[in-house]
Amino acid sequence: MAETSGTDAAPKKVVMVTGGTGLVGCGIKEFVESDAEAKEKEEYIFLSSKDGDIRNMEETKLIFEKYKPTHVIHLAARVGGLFSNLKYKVEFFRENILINDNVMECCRIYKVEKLVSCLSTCIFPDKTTYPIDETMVHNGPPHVSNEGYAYAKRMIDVLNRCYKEEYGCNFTSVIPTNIYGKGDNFSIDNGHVLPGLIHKCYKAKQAGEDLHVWGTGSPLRQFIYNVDLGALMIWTMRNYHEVDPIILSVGEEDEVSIADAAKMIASAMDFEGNVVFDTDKSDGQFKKTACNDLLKQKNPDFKFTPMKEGLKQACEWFCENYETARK
Ligand code: NAP
Ligand code: GFB
Repeated sequence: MAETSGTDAAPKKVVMVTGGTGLVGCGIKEFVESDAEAKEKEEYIFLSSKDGDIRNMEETKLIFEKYKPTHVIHLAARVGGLFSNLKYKVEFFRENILINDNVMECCRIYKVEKLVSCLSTCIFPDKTTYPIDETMVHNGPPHVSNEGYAYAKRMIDVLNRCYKEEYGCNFTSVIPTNIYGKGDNFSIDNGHVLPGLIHKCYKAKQAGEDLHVWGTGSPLRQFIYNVDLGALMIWTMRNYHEVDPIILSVGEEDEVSIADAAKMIASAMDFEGNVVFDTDKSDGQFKKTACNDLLKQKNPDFKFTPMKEGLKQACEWFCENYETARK
């Protein structure tokens, strides 16, 4: 049963975060640990795969029966960077379809008051006009490099509307850009570009070798710090009441090239060796520039962490936690 809060004895929201031990989960945790409203009115449960494999419906039902969430933030997913997406398209599609279907159906069965799920700007059409906005999710095929992941994620948006229309469910989704921060997956082979480069830079510095950036370095990306995203996801849960998704991103003016991101990492890591580009490796999608006008209109006072500051935090965290970090 949910505890009561304050003197008005209103029950606390029981917020269950699937995938709560990952990069975004760590960002939410850091935010709520210092947020007064969370302390007073909300109780958080951060799940990992050790609490149950939510590709499996029976295990998912047991989790919902155990914690009885009133609110669910759904982060759990098969997640990976460009090179993992290129290699495992079937697994990215199938695992994410199963995970999303189980979580959404359990939110209906167990009468969850609100579900916020996580999409990604990489699911938008590849051939498009820029900037991309929330109305464009289904306007054409995604980039071929991550079609397994992208089509599975797009179905969340389709089902959010279907569940609302047929069952009156209060489901919505957010669309973050590329994320980075403390607690990331620093795998060189399967992870995203920033944690991969941080790990490679650490090793290059130790060995006195070059830092190898894959591809030409010319693709462009918007990067959001995980604690900023955590704060914005909680804001979405509390204040955003539409079924249609909302883009959670830094502005178009904050887009950087992979080459510039690599230089920022080299500087944050005090790496003085050469930065070289392995141009035989894929560049993936050239850009996916997203527009954050809807967010700015609804949450005009939000301040993003500057990328240099966020990268400094992520690099320091990785160096301090090298033995235990996911890699
Ligand atoms: P992450 O660091 O890889 O964490 C994934 C989380 O999901 C972990 O807690 C993991 O638990 C859990 N999980 C995975 N498979 C599971 C399963 N079968 N059953 C139960 N739990 C499972 O991922 P993230 O980067 O935080 O991503 C969170 C969300 O943001 C995802 O929906 C992702 O698609 C989206 N997103 C990420 C990015 C990005 O750049 N990272 C960008 C846009 C959108 P264990 O640790 O126990 O395995
Ligand atoms: O983060 P990332 O793997 O994913 O970034 P995407 C890929 C870009 O960084 C490409 C370059 O241009 C790569 O050539 N890159 C340079 C590297 N060095 C490295 C490195 O060491 N590791 C990696 N991974 N890339 C993903 C989607 O696309 O975006 C996922 O495939 C996910 O589905 C994620 O949604 C947010 O931005 O290209």
